[in-house]
Amino acid sequence: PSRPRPKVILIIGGPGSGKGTQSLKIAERYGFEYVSVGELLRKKMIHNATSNRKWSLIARIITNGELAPQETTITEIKQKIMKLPDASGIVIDGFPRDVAQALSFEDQICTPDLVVFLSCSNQNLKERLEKRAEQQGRPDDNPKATERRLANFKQNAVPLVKYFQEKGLIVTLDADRDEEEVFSDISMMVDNKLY
Ligand code: UP5
Ligand code: MG
Repeated sequence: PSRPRPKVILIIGGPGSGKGTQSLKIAERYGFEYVSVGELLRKKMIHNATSNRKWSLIARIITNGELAPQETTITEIKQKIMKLPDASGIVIDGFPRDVAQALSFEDQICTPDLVVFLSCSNQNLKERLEKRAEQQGRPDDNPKATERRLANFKQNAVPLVKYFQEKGLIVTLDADRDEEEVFSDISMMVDNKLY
């Protein structure tokens, strides 16, 4: 018999809302694979930006805090997922960013089993990103790109959340609380909805 397809959880939320932090916790607790879409794009862009015109353009887009082209992003996710045939579950961090991407994901990959929206105040988003920028410094953790990331998120979040709400797939969590409190809610949702 063919094995069941992996459970798929999408984690969305503003820049600094804790997507990466919570996704890793889910992956660890449930033995799921972790896929960070931002990380996939950043790695590919660093590797290819000097030799490839398309990726040098994408590097500029991402460094400015704008969204990479949808088809490129979906292709990267597909390629990554194909390398995980034995996964019982996959946590996808930071995707989709808008309704068009959500539709395209469903069309080309699958309908997710659960979408978690980490709802966080603007103030906290900014403070967390500033703090992280001091510690590590991602190419898009500069003030101008951060503004663009926040603005893009604000523009796209409401319709995106509404889209998944209408499908009954999303849970919205208060991500202003500390990491452990947020994760406790997430794991309750995963236990209830996926098992
Ligand atoms: N922290 C986390 N949780 C906390 C809590 N509860 N209380 C206090 N502190 C907390 O967390 C951020 C910081 O806050 C960390 O220092 C953490 O310790 C602390 P993190 O878990 O890293 O938050 P996250 O939501 O992952 O923030 P991130 O900056 O990664 O979000 P972005 O959405 O900006 O980044 P992402 O990597 O997803 O995307 C980057 C770029 O890639 C996009 O801007 C875009 O250019 C491109 N992209 C696309 O084009 N398409 C895609 O589909 C995806 C990405
Ligand atoms: Mg992240």
